[in-house]
Amino acid sequence: MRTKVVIIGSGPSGLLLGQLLTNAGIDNVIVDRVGKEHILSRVRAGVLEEGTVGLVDRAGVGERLHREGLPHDGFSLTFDGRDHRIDLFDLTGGKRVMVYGQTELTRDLIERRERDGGVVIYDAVNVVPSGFDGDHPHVTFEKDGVTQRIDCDFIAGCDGFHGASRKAVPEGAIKTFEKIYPFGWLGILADVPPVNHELIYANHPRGFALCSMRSETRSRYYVQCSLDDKVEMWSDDRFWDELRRRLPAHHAEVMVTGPSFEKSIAPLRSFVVEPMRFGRMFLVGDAAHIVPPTGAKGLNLAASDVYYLIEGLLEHYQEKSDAALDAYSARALSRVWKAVRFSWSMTTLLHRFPDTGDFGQKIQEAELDYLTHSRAASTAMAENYVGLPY
Ligand code: FAS
Ligand code: PHB
Repeated sequence: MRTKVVIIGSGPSGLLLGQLLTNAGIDNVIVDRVGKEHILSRVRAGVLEEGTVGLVDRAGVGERLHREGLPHDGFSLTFDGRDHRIDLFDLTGGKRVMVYGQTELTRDLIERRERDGGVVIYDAVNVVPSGFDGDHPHVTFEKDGVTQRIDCDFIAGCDGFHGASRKAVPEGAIKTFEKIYPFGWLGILADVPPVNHELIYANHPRGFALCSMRSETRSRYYVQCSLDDKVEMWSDDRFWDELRRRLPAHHAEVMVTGPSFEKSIAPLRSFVVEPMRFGRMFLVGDAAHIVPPTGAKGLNLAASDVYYLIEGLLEHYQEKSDAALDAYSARALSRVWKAVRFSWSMTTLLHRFPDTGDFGQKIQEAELDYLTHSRAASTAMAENYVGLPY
C-alpha cells in the first residue's frame, strides 16, 4: 500500500490531522493499535480553546460542538472558604473557552472520516515507523496475523504518550524533559447537574478539587489523591464527602450527588521531547508532550501541533516549499513550553504538596489572594487559560 501521509494514532490529534489532509485532497491512512470502541470509551479532556474550536470548524466537524458545547466566559477559584471568579471574557477582551468532552469530539471526527470513506486501520499490532531518516519512510504492522507495509512521504506520530513513534527515534537524537507530581487525580462522571454553571478549581488543605461538566445534566468531578490510591478504595460516598469537604459551604450544600458511571485515577506529569521532528516523521500531541490537566492544555496543545503541521504539509504539496515543515518543531515547542509552564504553575498553586505542608498552604493562599485582587495577575492567568495565540 502507498499513501502520502501515514498517521499513527486515531485519537483527536490523528483524526483532526487526517480530516484536514482529506479536505485538502492529500491522501492519508490512520493506523491504531486498538478498536473504535476502545477509543470512544476513554474519558479525558473537557475544555477547548478557541484555537481548537477554530481548527475543528476548519475541518468541517464543528456542527455538534456548537450545538451541544457550552461556551464559558469564566471559572471560579476557591480557597480559604472564599470563591473568586476569573472573568475570562472581560480580562482577555472577549475570549472564552468551550466545554465539550474530548470523547464527543473524537466521535464527531470518527463519524466524519467514515462518511468521507477515510481509511482507519484498527487493531494493528506491532506498529513500527521506519525509514523516516531517509527518503523512503514506511510503517509496518500486523493485522489479522498478516504483516503489512505502507510506504509514504511522511509519518505523523499521533500515538500518545505510550505510542511507538517516539520510541522509534534513536536515543541520541532526542532530549526528554520530565517532572512527575507526587499525587494523582481521581475523576468521576455522574449524571447529576453540575454544582455550578462554570468550572470551579478548589485549593484546600485536604487537597485540590475540580468541578467540571459535560452538559447541564452530566458532571465531571476530580479530587487530588495519593499515587498509592486505587479506584476501588474510593466508594461514591467517600468521593462525594471528600469533594464537598474541599469546597466552600455555599457550593457543598447545594451539590447534587448520585451514582458515578465512570471512575478513574490519572497520574500527573509534565513531559516534553525535543525536537518534535525526525526527518520525515513528526511527533504530534501526547506523543511529544504531556501536561498535568490542571490547566486544561493537553488536548489543546495537540490541536496547535496539528495546526503547525497541516500548514507545513499543505505548503509542501501545494507550493512545493518545505519552509513551514522545517519550522514545525520550533514553532510547536515554543507554544508547548508556555503551556507546560502554565500547567505547572496552576498545579503548583492549587495542589497540596506533601513536602511543603502548612507553610506551603499559606503561601498558596497568599498567592491566590493577591492574584484574585490584581487585575494584572488575573489577566495573566486568563490569557493563558483561554490559550495563547498560535
Ligand atoms: P491520544 O493518547 O488521545 O491518542 C493516541 C492514539 O494512539 C490512541 O488512540 C492509541 O490507541 C493510539 N496508539 C498508541 N500507541 C500506538 C501504537 N503503538 N500503534 C498505533 N496506535 C497507537 N487533557 C486535558 O486537557 N484535560 C483533561 O482532563 C485530561 N485528562 C486526561 C486523562 C487521561 C487518563 C489521559 C491519559 C489524558 C488526559 N488529558 C487531558 C490529555 C488528553 O486529553 C490528551 O492531551 C489527548 O488525548 C491528546 O490527544 P492525542 O495526542 O491524539 O493522543
Ligand atoms: C474536564 O472537564 O475533564 C476538565 C476540565 C478542566 C481541566 C481538566 C479537566 O483543567
